[in-house]
Amino acid sequence: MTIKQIDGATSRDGDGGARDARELRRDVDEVMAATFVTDVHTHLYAPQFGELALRGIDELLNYHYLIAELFRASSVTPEAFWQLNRPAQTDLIWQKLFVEQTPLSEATRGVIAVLSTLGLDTGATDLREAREYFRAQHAADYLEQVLKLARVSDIVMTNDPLDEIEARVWESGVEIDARFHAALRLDRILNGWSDAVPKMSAQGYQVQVEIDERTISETRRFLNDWIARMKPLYLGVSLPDDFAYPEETPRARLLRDAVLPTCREHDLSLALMIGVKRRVNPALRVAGDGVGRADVSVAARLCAENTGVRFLATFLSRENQHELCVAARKFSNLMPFGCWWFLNNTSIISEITRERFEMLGTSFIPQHSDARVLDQLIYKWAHTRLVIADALYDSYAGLLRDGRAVTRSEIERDVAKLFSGNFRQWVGLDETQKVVPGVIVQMA
Ligand code: FIX
Ligand code: ZN
Repeated sequence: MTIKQIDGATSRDGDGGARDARELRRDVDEVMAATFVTDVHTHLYAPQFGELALRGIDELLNYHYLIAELFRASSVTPEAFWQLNRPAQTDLIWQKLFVEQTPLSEATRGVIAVLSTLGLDTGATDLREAREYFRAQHAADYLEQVLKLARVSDIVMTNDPLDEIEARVWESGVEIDARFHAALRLDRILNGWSDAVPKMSAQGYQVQVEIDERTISETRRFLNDWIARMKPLYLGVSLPDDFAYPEETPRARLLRDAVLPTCREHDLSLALMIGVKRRVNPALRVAGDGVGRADVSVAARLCAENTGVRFLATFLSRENQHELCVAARKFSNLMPFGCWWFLNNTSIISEITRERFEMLGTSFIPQHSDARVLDQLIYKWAHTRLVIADALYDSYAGLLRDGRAVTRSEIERDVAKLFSGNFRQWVGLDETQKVVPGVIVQMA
């Protein structure tokens, strides 16, 4: 048995073969680059949703992350900005964030990465070339190109049954591109009940603001009908930093009496996205949301009280991440996912992913893109893969120092779990295995 020095570490020859740092690093990078992803949370839409399916330079540059950055980089007021037409907004963002200053933020570097990957001039002083390029793209071919470049096999959408444009597409019965999966989003029902009531009533459900037994049963009928239409992989809701449960509010009553029983009835996971402060600056519109530290024990309580429900959970505050790891160690029906929104920055993804490896092994979902524009998949996944590769390599190198080699096939298995397997089992996308909290049942 020979001992090999690795980064000052030692590794034993054996079945798995001795590894040196260079070989290990190469394996991790190659596997990370090649493994396709199931993107568990996006705001993308399948082509069948027409105008809702955003792509191209004007949408890319009008990403709300960049709109927020524009107001720090120029004297333009939100009121003046919203008066401009879309091309003028795009040109202004390009001029202020990419020409007059260095694009160093995650969101501006992302645009540079997309343009560079597509072979476009990242130092251009105007957008003529970019506009010509995107105008020339055939939608279906371009979708194939982006999914291949980003190594994304499946996309989970965010679907709002109270959005009239979207509802019409679902009600048409058109066949949706099978790579796009639905997630039934409950924000407007759980966070805006009084406004949701007339919309649900208009769809034929006898609900009222004062929640009674009939309203509960009609809400469940509403959910059942939309589950039948959308076939969602999970139900989801974003919740504020001060989310409490139980509490005497419509949200808590609907969660307890309508949503959670529906999850159990349909064996559907519930995605909790906690910590957003909506409209901290309303003048910025969709760019005006903020973050607040939430109470992770609320998610833990939901897991404890609903052991038959599988929860996906992501928190928006960096300060909640360690607590989320601890909660996930206590409850096997809690699956942490993603480095959400303001956390989707390489410095923070690195920190969160490392503490997840240390506390959860490979039993978590490291990232989702939250992409709103198709082209963003190219940079969001490129940036994430680099960071996760570093964290995974360091974890393997630590394992080597502790005396256990890893093989290429083990690296492939681990990355496949992280990038798709954990999620697909959790939501039953691959019926071969279904995750029952605490038990993995091998289907026949
Ligand atoms: O609640 C959500 O799904 C958030 O991701 C969005 O509201 C947010 O605007 C976003 O797209 C962040 O990346
Ligand atoms: Zn989102």
